Amino acid sequence: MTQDELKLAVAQAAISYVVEGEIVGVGTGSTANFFIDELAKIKHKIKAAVASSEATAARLRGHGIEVLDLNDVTSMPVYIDGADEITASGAMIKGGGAALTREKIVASVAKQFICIADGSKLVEKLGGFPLPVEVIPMARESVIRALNDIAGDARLRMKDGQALITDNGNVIVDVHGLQIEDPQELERKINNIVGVVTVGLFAQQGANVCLLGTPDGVKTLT
Ligand code: ABF
Repeated sequence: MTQDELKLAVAQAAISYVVEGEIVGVGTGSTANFFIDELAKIKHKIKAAVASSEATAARLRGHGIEVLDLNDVTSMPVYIDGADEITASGAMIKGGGAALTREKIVASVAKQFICIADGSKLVEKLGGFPLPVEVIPMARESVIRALNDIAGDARLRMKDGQALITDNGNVIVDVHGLQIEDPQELERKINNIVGVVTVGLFAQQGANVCLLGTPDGVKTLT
């Protein structure tokens, strides 16, 4: 099976977690895109969606799915999104797509986080994938120094020769070369650096369910 077939399989499996008549939180990335396309097939069964990025909002609207502002939503049974790395206990690195802040915010409102990922994302220890950190632009250099002190090799993310700018107008610093022994502790430490908006460690609140695409079928980790 190709990686895209595995992503499609988990996206299809995630549909059974969508609660009829309710609002669904929708993530960002290629796996989430497969999910959006599947969600479109049952759009008459949901109330609306909340998006974790402008790109996701545009794709949802393109399918005729109503996208609500999170401020107008009081409850959301599930948030469904991909990950860059996930452990068997549901701790994740996210933010390869630079949408980590909105992803964490929408996930925090949902009762359950359903992670959809192909099998290559499952790791024993987080950190092989560079850890994204969203940073207020004026704090860029001070945060890079602080991250170098506590974690590792922190580098500003570039796009087309310029600093990548997020949907929120901030920059991303990626921390390379980590082997994260205690994800919750590192999440707390990085959250404490002044100028950090969000760290792409989702460990204090990780995934409740992970649907993992493997050649033997979709495995459910809880
Ligand atoms: C989002 O999409 C991100 O948090 C993560 O960076 C990325 C995973 O992308 P893909 O599904 O394309 O591998 O969920």
